[in-house]
Amino acid sequence: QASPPEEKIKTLDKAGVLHRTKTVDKGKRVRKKHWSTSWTVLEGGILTFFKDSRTSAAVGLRQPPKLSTPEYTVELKGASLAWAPKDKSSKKNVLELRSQDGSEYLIQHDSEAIISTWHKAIAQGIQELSAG
Ligand code: I3S
Repeated sequence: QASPPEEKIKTLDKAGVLHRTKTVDKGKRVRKKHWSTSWTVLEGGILTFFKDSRTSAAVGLRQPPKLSTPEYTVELKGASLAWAPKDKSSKKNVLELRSQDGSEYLIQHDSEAIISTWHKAIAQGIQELSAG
């Protein structure tokens, strides 16, 4: 059914604390993998990872850290998402997100339930933006 795109995207909005690391920056492999815990927001087809901060983990789902600025923003249009192969990380529940500009991110949470909701929300966001 043809509902306005903004209406579809709005229903996918999601925010929470995730572990993430950038592995490829616009086609160039990042030399040193550095995991950060960060407040993450999915809104309007854009996934935003906020800067690493101590408050980021502490505030949890209650509210985003107020003075934090975005570190990475990933446009979901043209992106792809998959469970990361074992050689990408020894951690469990790792997702690999590839953006259209050739960057790659690993996204992880110890809780399978939590990572699954992110998987679903990001995958649906990608699908809806590509379908339009
Ligand atoms: O792909 P790598 O090099 O095994 O990634 C690990 C490193 O980034 C490591 O940092 P140090 O080299 O400073 O110890 C991290 O602590 C690990 O978490 C990384 O591996 P995992 O498998 O956790 O993504």
